[in-house]
Amino acid sequence: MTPAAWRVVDRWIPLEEPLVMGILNVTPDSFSDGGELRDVDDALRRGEAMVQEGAGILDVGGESTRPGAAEVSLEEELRRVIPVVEALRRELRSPVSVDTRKAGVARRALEAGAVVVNDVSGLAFDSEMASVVARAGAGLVLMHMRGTPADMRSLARYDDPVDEVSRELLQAVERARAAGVSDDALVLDPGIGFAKNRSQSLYLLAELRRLVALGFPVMVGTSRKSFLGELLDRPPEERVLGSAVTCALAWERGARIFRVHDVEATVQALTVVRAVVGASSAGDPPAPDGVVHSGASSPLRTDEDNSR
Ligand code: PMM
Repeated sequence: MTPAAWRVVDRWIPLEEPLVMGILNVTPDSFSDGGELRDVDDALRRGEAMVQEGAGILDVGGESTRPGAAEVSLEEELRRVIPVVEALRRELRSPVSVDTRKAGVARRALEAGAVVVNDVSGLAFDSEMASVVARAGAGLVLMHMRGTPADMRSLARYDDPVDEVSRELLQAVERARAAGVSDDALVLDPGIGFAKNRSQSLYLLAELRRLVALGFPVMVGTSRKSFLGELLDRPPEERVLGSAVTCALAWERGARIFRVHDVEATVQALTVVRAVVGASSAGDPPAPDGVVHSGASSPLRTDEDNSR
C-alpha cells in the first residue's frame, strides 16, 4: 500500500490526491525547456503560474541531465539554483524541491528553505548526500539511473527492466536508511529515459504497479521526454498531450507524484482519470437520477459546465 502522505522536514504532503511537481529548470541547455528561464524573476513568475495551475510542489534544477550532458561545477550550480529557491520561499507558500546530485547544492538549498532533495543518481553520485538529507529531515526522491548522463545510454541493457530497476532502487533505499533517512521521507522514481530506451521506458510505465508494490510513493517524470518524441515525431514543446496521457496511465497504476513542465494539461488529465477510476471504485452503479453524489471534483470546472 502506498503511504497516504510524504514527510518533508516539518510537514506531511498528502498523497491521496495526485501531487503535481512543476519543473523549473534554470539551465541554459535542458533539452525540453532549455534557456527559457533567463533570471530569478522569470523563474518566480513561472513558478507562480504553475502553482496557480495546480502544482503542489516546485522542483528547481541547475544541471542539465539530458543524455550526453556535461557536468556543471558546484559553484555554477549554486549560482543558478540558490537565488531561485530563496525567491520562491520568500514569495510563494508552496514547498520547494531541489533537483541535484551534489550534497553541497542540496545543503545550501535546504538552508534556503527547500524541503525535498530530488537526486537523479539515487544517492550514487555524492557520498555525503544521504547524511545531508537525513540531518535536515528532508524528503528524498530516489531516481533510478545507471552511470552518468554522459554515459547512461550505453548502460540501457536489462533482462527485465522492472526487476532490475526495483532491485537497484532498493539498494538506494538501503543507502538512505544507513545514513538515517527514514522511510516516510522516501519516494521512488523509475527514471524514465535515464539509461532506458523507448521500449524499456514504455515497459516500466506499463508495469508500474510492480514498483508501487515496493510500498513507497512512486513519482514519474515522463514530461516531454524523447520516448514521446520518437512515438509522436514531435519536438519537446509539442509533446504536452502525450505527457499528460502518460501521467493519467501512471496514476491508474498507482503513481502519486508527477514531475511535469505543463501543469494545467496534467491536472486536466488527472482529473478525468480520477473521475473514471472513482466512478467504479465504490462498486455501485450511478444514482438513477444521474446526479453525481460523490467523486473527484476538478479545480478547473466552471459553472458553465453544469449546463451540459
Ligand atoms: N527527469 C529529468 C530531470 N530530473 N528527476 C526525477 N525525479 N525524475 C525524472 O524523470 C527527471 C528528474 C530530466 O528532464 P528535464 O530535463 O526535462 O528536467
